Amino acid sequence: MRCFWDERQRAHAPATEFFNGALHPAADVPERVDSVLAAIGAVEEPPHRPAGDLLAAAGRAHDGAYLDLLATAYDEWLAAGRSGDILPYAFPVHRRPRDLARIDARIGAHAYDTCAPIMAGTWQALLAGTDTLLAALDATAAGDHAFALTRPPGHHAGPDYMGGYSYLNWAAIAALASGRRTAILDLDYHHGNGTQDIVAGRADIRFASLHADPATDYPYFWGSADESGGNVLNLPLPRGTAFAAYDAALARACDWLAEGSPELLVVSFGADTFEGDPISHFAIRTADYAPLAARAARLGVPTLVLLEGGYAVDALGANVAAFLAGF
Ligand code: SP5
Ligand code: ZN
Repeated sequence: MRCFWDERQRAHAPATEFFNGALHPAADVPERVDSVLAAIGAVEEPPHRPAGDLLAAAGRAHDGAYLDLLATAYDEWLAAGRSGDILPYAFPVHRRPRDLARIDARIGAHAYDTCAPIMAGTWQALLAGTDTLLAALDATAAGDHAFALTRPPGHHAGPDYMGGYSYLNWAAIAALASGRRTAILDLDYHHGNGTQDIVAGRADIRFASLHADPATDYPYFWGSADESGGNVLNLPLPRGTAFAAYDAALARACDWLAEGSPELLVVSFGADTFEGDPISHFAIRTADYAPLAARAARLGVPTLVLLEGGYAVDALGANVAAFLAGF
């Protein structure tokens, strides 16, 4: 397993997120990275591709206007006399197109929640993350398995929206940039709504997700079992799910993904399925991650593992290392 990471990704360091009627310390903190780096050993640095190449790759999954906003939002925020992190707070659920001028409106039009703050370093971190992602994708083209330490996460980001700590959808960007028939397996605790919204209806990509039932858990508006069909398979699981039931659902997802004859497997790996996760409610143990990964590895194709969630910071590294070891 070749591992990729770029220190420039640390520039994204959110202070707070808003839910349950209050500001909370951000769950997606840069310290997550230290826990993973300490556990996985040597990492390779990406080649610092030109920004134009990184934007072209991101543009396969995301609208140009959305990427422009990500690139310029913080400068607009400062120009409007603001300080601190940008948090959206007004959302155009009616979807009537308007020319929006104020940064408050422009941000709200490209977000679905208050959990994806933007700060001065966010855009540079996202470009560096894209560089990391593409380097890991190149490794899979050479036949290796690869891990991209993608932080911030990506699977809640859709074609033109951010949310859930996610801004660029790493799994979708990789699948679309690969030029290969791709199976995306989303193993984060939360449904990969953004990935689904980007890849639904494509003949060359299958998307399967195991996640907490949206009847009880974020992101609430996506991911029910009946929201399956075509190239999408959603397998919601109840709170409290432990290894046996999770592994059975994974077997189902892998069988279905195999029917697409993939040439590449992309795993959106969230360690927030861990029993000790502070914001989640499954009961997967550290020792479970290797056998779960081994099941996915039976698909028998080069695999790109991406990091999504996982907020028990002290255990995150061990959980990621255990999962990677299963390949
Ligand atoms: C990538 C990822 O895992 N994103 C998850 C975003 C979840 N945001 C949820 C905010 C609400 C969490 N409620 C926590 C209750 C803690 N007691
Ligand atoms: Zn998650």
